[in-house]
Amino acid sequence: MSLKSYQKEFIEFALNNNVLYFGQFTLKSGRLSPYFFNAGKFDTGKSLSQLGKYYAHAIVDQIKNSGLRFDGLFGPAYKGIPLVSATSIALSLVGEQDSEIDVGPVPYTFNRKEKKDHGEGGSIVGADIKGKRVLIIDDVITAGTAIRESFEIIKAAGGEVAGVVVAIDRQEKGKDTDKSAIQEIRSQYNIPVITVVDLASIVKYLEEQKTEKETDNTELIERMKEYRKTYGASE
Ligand code: OMP
Repeated sequence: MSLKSYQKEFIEFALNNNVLYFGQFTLKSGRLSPYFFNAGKFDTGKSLSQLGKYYAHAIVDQIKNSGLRFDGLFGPAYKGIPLVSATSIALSLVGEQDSEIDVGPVPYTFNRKEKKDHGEGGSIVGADIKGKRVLIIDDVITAGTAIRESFEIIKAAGGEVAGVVVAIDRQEKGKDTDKSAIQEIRSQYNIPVITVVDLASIVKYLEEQKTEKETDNTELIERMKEYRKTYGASE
């Protein structure tokens, strides 16, 4: 597998912004990981604007290659909120610049964690998703728990999921099978799951750094591979 140039660019962008880092981290699933992707550290207008472009690029590719259709975007609270805002802005600009891509004004929606019982009320903020097909915009999929919660929120609001877009596919076993959480979601719901990079591309990047830049990262590469052996999906 060779690393695509935009993938290499994205990994360097995440490293430079201290969003992707190495060490020892306990994940939500309880797994002990040698790397972590913290989307909350895209904490400047500049990095968030750039991030939105990567998501928009991945969505546009999917529209061009397989005719993906959706009515709007959904970002799950909390980390999905800036992600969905940035992506809808970037996507609306693509629509203005490329007449082949008709994405319209790109409505977006997010949820509140606590239901509000005054004012407009409810737990959904932004565009109404009742009867609409939305793309979920999230940061990372590990075992798939967070993304399944989003499916429930959208369903409860009367919407339907058109697809999922995440920055990183950690390519780990889901909860029920040896397949990756992403494969489980693809086959269970029959929808596209679009990703910018995955664990294999991060390992590939580290290997390229080792040979091209003579970076001393042998131990890290070994830990990443060991982790993949333990929690990696069968496909
Ligand atoms: P799952 O619900 O197991 O798929 O885990 C995904 C969620 O875990 C993400 O939405 C994050 O909140 C968090 N997470 C990260 O942010 N970055 C990682 O590299 C790994 C995780 C994680 O805990 O698995």
